[in-house]
Amino acid sequence: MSFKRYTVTSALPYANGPVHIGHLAGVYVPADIYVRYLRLRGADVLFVGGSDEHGVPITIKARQEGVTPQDVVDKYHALIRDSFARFGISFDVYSRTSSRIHHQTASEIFRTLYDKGLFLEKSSDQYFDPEVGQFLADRYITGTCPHCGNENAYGDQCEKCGTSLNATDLIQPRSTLSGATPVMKPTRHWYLPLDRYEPFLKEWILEGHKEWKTNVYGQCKSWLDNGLQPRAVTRDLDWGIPVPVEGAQGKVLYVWFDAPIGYISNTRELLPDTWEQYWKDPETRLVHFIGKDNIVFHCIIFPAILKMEGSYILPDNVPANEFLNLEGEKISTSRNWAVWLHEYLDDFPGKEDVLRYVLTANAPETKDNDYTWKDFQARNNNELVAIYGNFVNRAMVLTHKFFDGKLPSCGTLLPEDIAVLDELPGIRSRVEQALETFRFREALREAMNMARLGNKYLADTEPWKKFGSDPERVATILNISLQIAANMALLSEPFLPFTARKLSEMLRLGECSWEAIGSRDLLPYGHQLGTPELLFEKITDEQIDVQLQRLESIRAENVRNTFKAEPARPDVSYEDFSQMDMRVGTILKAEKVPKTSKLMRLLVDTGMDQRTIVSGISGFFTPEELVGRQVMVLVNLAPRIIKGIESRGMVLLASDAGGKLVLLSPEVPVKNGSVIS
Ligand code: B3M
Ligand code: ZN
Repeated sequence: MSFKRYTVTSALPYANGPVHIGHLAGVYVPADIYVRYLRLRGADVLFVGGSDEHGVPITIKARQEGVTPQDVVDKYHALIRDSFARFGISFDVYSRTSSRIHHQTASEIFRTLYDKGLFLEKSSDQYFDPEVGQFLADRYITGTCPHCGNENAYGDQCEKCGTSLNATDLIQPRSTLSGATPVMKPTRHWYLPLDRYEPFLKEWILEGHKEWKTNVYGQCKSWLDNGLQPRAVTRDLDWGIPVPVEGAQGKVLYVWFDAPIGYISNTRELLPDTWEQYWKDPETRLVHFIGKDNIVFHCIIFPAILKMEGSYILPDNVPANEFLNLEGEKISTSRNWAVWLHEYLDDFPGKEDVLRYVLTANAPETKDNDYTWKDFQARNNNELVAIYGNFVNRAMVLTHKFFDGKLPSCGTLLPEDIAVLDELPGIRSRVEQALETFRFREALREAMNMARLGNKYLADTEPWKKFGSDPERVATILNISLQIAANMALLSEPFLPFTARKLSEMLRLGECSWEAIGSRDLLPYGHQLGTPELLFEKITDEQIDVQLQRLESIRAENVRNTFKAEPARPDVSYEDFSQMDMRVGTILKAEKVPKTSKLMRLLVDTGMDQRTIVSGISGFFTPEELVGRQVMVLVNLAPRIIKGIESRGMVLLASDAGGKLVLLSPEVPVKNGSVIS
């Protein structure tokens, strides 16, 4: 806490889709915890956010939807901004990179570097669509992947085999704008001479910032060890900030050149007179919260730009997180595999803090982590409800019952009371230490320990049993419990701001500083408490099932979209086909074949006989689901011995796109033995 001022930024989400839990866990929740904490400590802190509104993906989305790029970013900027606000992400400013002030700021910085003669100018050959008369971004070119033969690979990546490509690697390239075959044409661009700044960056990061998180430091080191190359910071595109140089028509700044400058522009927009303090005073601590895929841009490229410009401070820390997966699969906007913030807020009104809690408790701080709805439910029910909420509620309700909701007096302390009260200051300092070193999971765990402590104290002292015999003792226990609850209200604010406010109001706790945490007399004797209200409520299996079913149907849809049927087999003659005797039968009995995982022993009524058929369908059906079902049976398949059982015939099944087996049944019940032809 030795900085005069803090500028805290969080990555600017692309305004081409809504925000999901991966963004929240990786960037926005930790950033918000950090700035809320700093504010409570009385620090001068500015929390900057905004939407990233440039780049090729936005132009592609606009084309797909038949609207302009501006329409796309207007829609998503508003959606993202509003859902962050509803979720309690406490930005001081949330603006956007299509703003005038941003265009101006980014152009100025480009121009400064240009006037200093720092850019390299180079011509290179690039694909050009002769029909549309436009150079093509890699994403605008498709063709055959040289690695796997996928005919619809993109110029930057083949989504089938995952290889990253250059557009020139594609076999038979086509422009997605017109379908034309692109031609090579020379084009001129401006390059950032990163190679010349390598010694500076090595010294600054590898020597000067050994305290950075190991995942961040490691990624920087590997980039620097591999050697930096000049990097183009302009593109041939009609969406973005025009390159502010004579003769650069049709060219814009590369989105990763302008986006981080958005942090500066947004500060300028909020504080037109004093913004420079937050960006140029060496006593300001600049911290960037980002996801791991943004590390090189924030630790190497943006600092190099700021260094070249010359008047800016550089980030003091970049606490990047790893990724969050969802139910075991990578979150994907294009595959709709995500929990979207705006949908969560609609589905779980008033439960902002539950998601904040779960995402922090399970944050991907050091490695990728998995979000599951079962874990969400368990953490809510077993931690927030059973510990935090239960403790506060019992203390409140008992005080209302025995003392009319007025804080009872604290009498003689017993060793068990002293032990509990002595824990409080230590918890605060451990939370502080963890927060200041960006270990948010640990900080939350420590903060939760205060609730655990209180809950255990009440369970051990059992005041509800003692009022008749020892009201003074009960007074002391409840006084201490409510002091702990008041401490929790203060300590929870960075993590659970909605709950902290509710708890504060319930306790009628006045203004208190963070430094008061640890105190045993936050509430005075005789203080009137508010009405007890539940802070958390149980989340039911039904609520979780709704979410799981939603994901299940998305998974099924994705499988259908990627399913490719196998090519047909060679022709068979009619005579061959007519050799097969297929009939409708009814399953009379079904039992698993012991010591096998897949096999089921079926007794089937074929209309001609009752026979045993062994079928590999265990795992897809339970015996109860099978008995009574009509199915199609190939009855003249030669008998086979399977696991010592003679199987006579075969039950016909389809396997769906996901590999799941499905029974084939007649549309309406028919007589067993009916011929299928
Ligand atoms: N829009 C990428 C992303 O959303 C990019 C971040 C910009 S931060 C200046 O992951
Ligand atoms: Zn491929």
